[in-house]
Amino acid sequence: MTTATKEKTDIAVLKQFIGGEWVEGTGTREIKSVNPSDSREVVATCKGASKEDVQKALAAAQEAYKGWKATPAPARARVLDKVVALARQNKERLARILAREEGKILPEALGEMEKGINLLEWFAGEGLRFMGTTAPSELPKNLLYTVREPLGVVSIITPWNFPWAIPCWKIAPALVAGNAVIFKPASNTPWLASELVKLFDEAGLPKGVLSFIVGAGSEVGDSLVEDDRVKAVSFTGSNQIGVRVHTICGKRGIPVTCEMGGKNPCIVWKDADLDLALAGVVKGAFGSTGQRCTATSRLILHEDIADEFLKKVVDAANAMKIGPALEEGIGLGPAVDQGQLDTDLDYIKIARDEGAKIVCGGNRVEDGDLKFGYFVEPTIFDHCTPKMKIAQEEVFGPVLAVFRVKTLEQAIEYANDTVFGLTCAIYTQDITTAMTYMEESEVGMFHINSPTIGGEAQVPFGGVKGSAVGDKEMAKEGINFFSKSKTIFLDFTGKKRESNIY
Ligand code: UN1
Repeated sequence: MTTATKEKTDIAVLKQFIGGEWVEGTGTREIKSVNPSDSREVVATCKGASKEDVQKALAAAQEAYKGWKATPAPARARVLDKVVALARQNKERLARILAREEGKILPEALGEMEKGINLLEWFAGEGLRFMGTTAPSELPKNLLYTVREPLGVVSIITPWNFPWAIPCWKIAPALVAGNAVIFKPASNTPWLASELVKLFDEAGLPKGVLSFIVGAGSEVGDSLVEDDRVKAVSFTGSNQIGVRVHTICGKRGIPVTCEMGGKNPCIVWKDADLDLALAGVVKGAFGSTGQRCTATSRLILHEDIADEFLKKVVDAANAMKIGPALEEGIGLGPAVDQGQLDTDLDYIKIARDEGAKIVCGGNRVEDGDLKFGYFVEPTIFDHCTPKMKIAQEEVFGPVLAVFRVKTLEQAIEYANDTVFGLTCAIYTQDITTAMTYMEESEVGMFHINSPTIGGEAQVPFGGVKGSAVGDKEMAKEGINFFSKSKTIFLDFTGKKRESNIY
């Protein structure tokens, strides 16, 4: 193991943040955050929260909400401005925590930091634009307008794969809109999440407006969704839990948004710039070790270029340097934990058994100290068919299924043949080919000559079909989810109306 990975071995001891105080959890679970590049290294520990801790956080949030709602939106946004400044000052340090705790290679960890900062900036700006509309009334001397108002206490439940950017894009709009937030990160990446909360505290967010609860989902998760005081839930994670969260919120009649899985296709057409496509496919499929809901997991090739292009992808995959997230020159980091590694290897076996042809990778990497991490080779299966499990189910690892097609109709049919609908891409030089697919695609986000991954603060992020329920995130949609409009009818005639028709 290199010195870079062993650079810092202090174990962070984390606490819950309840009512503006850092306190020890009183739950039964001892949370341990482990370095996925070397599981011998525990990076953080935390005594998990109990149901009572959640009750305290909810009570504090309910109380703090009143003052926060009454704080003008531009003033609320100014707290975010300070968080942006603090995040910039701490960017390197936080990126290293991200790499140690989640296993994201350092250049990608820095990219995630930047993305979170962009989102904080965007939503800080939204504080100055937290506005309604005015409309002409049917009646004389009547002012008809709307204002936006917060919802109350909201729960934010986030996954491990973007432990900085996803909390930023949910917490920032929730706070700017004037809500009080209970934030529960995934229990395998609580350290970076607690660092984000510290920045909000340092930036002067009033006590109780943001609480941080780390604990077993089974112990604390339900109260965050079921308690009467919770007025909306924003969740990103697995389909299984997302559907459950959605069902509970549906029964309670509260707004809910769930970002879930993907099985994102990338079509490379016969007229594509193959080098451009190569870079996009490698980044989309193997970037972040395939652990993003927007990852490219299906590659649909026009048969004329299939052999030539696939060879390029296989060569690039084989050339990727696999190793610890903090080591220089690494192209592919580890899976996040043993469970994810096992899932990756299970799907590789399933695909082999289904008759897909493995053309690269397929194994765990266990050379030297790498055996202490959760490394798996970038893996590609050729000659997949649409009904195979490898073509239908989300792996969340560096595993790519390849299909060969003759016509654009067939490519589009394959691309849409999934329960998911998050994102997709096409590489082509022909605008008609690209836009034909764009019109037919069943996705929330469509990329032309760029990889399936990514998003920008100023445009909506999210999927259709099984990839999402509820509103999209980021952009105006992000802040609209966390607020509701009130319509005001102001009659200033000062006398009885002549007509009663309205
Ligand atoms: C990205 O591709 O940059 O969980 C973001 C996920 C998504 C975020 C992806 N919600 O992977």
